[in-house]
Amino acid sequence: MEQKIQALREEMAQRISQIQSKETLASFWQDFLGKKGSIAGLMKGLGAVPKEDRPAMGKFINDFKVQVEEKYAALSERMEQMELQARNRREAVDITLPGVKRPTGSLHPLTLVKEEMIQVFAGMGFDIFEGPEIEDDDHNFTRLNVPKDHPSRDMQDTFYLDQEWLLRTQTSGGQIRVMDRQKPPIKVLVPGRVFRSDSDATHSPMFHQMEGLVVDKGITLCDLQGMLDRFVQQLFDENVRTRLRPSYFPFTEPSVEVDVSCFECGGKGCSLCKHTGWIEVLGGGVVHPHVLENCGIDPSVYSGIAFGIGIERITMLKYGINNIGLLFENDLRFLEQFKEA
Ligand code: 2U9
Repeated sequence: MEQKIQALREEMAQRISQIQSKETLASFWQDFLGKKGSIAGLMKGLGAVPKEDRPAMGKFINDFKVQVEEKYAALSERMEQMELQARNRREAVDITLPGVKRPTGSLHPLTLVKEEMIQVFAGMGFDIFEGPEIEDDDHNFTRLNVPKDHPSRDMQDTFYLDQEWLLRTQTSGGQIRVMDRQKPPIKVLVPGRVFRSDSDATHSPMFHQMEGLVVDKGITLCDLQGMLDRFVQQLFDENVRTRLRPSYFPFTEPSVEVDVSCFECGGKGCSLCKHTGWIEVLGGGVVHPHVLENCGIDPSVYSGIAFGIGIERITMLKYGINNIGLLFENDLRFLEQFKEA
C-alpha cells in the first residue's frame, strides 16, 4: 500500500508539472480526488490491510489526500491569477490616448428661430397651443369669416382631402379651438406646420407659421404694434421700428401688413430692403367681430388682435438665406453652419 502511495506521489508530481489549463487541472482532480479517483481507490483497499495496521495506514492515506488537496487548491488559485492577468492584458485600455470625437447634430435653423420667437412671446405672457394639421373646413375657413363660395377662399390654394377635411392653410383653427374652450382674457401663441399649393424660391407647399391671438376688454391695434415692436427688437436689433400698412384679411378688420425698418442698413436703403428701408415681416389686425361672435364672445364687450408670422420668412431674413429649399434639403454642409460653438 505504501509503495502504491509512493508511486501515486510520483505520478502526482509528474501530472502537476504538466498542468497548463483549467481542463488539465480538472482531469487531475478527477483522477486523484474524484469519486472514482486513485485516493478513493486507496480507501477502498484499506479493507485488505491487516486490522492492526489499518489506523496507521488510514492516517497515511489521509495525509496524502490532504497533500493532494493542497496542491490542487494552490494550482487552482494560480490558474485563476493567470487567467485574470491574461484578461487584463487583453482588455487593457490606454487611457492616455486621445478620445474619438463623435459627430453631434444641431438644432435646425427653423427650430432655433421658432424657439427664439416662443421665448419672446412667452416673455409677454403668451400661452402656447398646438392644433391639428388636418382641419375641417369649419375651423380653417367658415368660423374665420371665410364663408363657403366666398372669393376670399381663393386667397389661399388649399390641399383638400375631401369635401370637408383639408390640410390647414394657417394655424388659425387652433385659436378657434382655444376660444371655444376658454373665455377672455386670452393670450395664446399657436405655432405649427401649414400647407398651401404654392412653390417657388420663397414659398414651399409646407411651411411653418406662428400665429398669435389676444382677446380682452379694450384691446386695440396699438397693443398689436407695441407687442410687435418688442418682438422685432428682440429678434433682429433693438433699434428697429415697425410700420403698419393697410391690407385685407377676412378674419381681421382693420388688417395690416407689418414692415420692420431694415436691420442691415438702419433704414438708409440696401439690397436686403430693396432700397426702401423697410422689410415686410408679417400680417395682423383687429379680430373681425364675426370671428368673436362665431366663438360665443360678445364683440361689444371684448375685442381682439391677431397676427401671423411665417417662420421660414423670419429665418431667411435673420440668416440671409435666399432660397427656401435650403431649409428642407437637409444638406449637412448647410445645416452645420447653425451649430452652436
Ligand atoms: C383668429 C383671428 C384672426 C391671423 C392672421 C395674418 C394676419 C397673416 C400671414 C403671415 C405670413 C400668413 O404665413 S403667412 O403667409 N398671416 O398675415 N394672420 S391675421 O388672424 C387670425 C387668426 C385667428 C381667430
